[in-house]
Amino acid sequence: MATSRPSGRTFPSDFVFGSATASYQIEGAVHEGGRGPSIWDTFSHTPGKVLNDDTGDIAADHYHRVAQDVALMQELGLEAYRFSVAWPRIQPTGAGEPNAEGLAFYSDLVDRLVAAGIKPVVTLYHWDLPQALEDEGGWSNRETAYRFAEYARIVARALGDRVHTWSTLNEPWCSAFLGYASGVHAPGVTDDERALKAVHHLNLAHGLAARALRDELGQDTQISVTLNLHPLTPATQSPEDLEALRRVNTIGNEVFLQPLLEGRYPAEVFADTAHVTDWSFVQEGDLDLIQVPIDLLGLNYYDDSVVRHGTPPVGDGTPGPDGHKSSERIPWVGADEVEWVQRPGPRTAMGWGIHPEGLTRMLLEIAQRYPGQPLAVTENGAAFYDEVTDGRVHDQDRVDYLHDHIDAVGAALAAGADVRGYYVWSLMDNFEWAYGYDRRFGVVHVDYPTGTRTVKDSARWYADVIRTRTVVPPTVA
Ligand code: IFM
Repeated sequence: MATSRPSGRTFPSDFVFGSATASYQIEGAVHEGGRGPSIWDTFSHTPGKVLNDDTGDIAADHYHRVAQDVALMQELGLEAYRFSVAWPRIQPTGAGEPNAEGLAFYSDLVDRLVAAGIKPVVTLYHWDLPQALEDEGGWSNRETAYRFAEYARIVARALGDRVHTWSTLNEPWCSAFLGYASGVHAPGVTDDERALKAVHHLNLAHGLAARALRDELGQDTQISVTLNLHPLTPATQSPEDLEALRRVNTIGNEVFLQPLLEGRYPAEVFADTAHVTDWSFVQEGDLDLIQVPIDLLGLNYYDDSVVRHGTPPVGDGTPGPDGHKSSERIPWVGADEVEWVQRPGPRTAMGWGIHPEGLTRMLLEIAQRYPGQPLAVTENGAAFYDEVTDGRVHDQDRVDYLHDHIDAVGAALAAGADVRGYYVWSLMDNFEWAYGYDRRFGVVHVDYPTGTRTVKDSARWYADVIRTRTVVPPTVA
């Protein structure tokens, strides 16, 4: 893949370059430190749910390698590290007294980051719900939102004096629709009504947790939430294609954007999903609780999509451009007659296309729609099949991908979007959910049998970008 635009674009000195990970994807040590089981332990240990029946039991063994991993971050010059706290390490059953060992683990990590001059950016929920809460209905149970706020308060008390930015949820769309509609993620439920209840309870959880954080730590506490918006283009301007787009946009984007940032649900969602639920689980006052001013809106971007009216292919398991395989139940509740258009061009190991211009477009659209709302790209990156040769990983495809996407962020900045940071997904290879260890997103390679870390060419290149604050050419010495 040849990069198209060696731009040399520069970034302001206060723009933050970081990397991101998530607890279940890297930590391992699932039975250590008093941690309780999460929905991902249950799911990954259910045969057939994860490619090769991989589990997060050991993952990248980060739990035992914190010192080495922070040293690596420092070596790369990372300015911020976005990681998630595993709720079942803090409250093994999702309720009650905090587990001191769990808090100590994250407190030590935060101390090391601060000592290394790296800003700790904490995500409170990146998908590892305590199994005990799922046994009570998980995110389709309203009570989970209140449990989440209590957990947020506990973490705030323990880490709040050192954390730079808090993020309540990572990609609630995935938690709700991959977890409860298509069932390809934990807890593996296929029930559209539960998925829609999950949407609302995740939104509520965000609002309650954000309030709990500010209540504990003061009104200046930096709070964010991270969404995986689905930037969409219609295949044609026909009314059918525009309606297909509208439906996906409603269930993929608006059911989060509008409640979180505007304090309402999109009116269309009630009609689109009337065959599933009457939404009576939304109680009076909920939307006021959900809408909290946030200091940063985190956006994750991997690819954009072209959609048209049609019938999604059924049966053979081929992954479509939306990442959903044709053998699986569709996650797009209320948008069943939508087809994702396969575009020509290179793809990553996930089967996703490569369209950096979609990132610029998304940032500009959101910036225009929510003026004054600071934004950050909290995840961006690519999986490729990397190999270690002579102690190096020459992942030129990833260098090109990152080059073009960081440049795309620079283009959005230059056009006036208030983008404050960029976090590469991911610092290191890790457990890629239903794809297990088969897909490698890291800029640092992990040899899973030994845990050995090898800095890939992409990490060296990214380190140069950070050092020079310039989109340096995509070549690595
Ligand atoms: O690995 C995931 C991450 O956990 C959430 N965002 C997308 C990444 C790549 O699929």
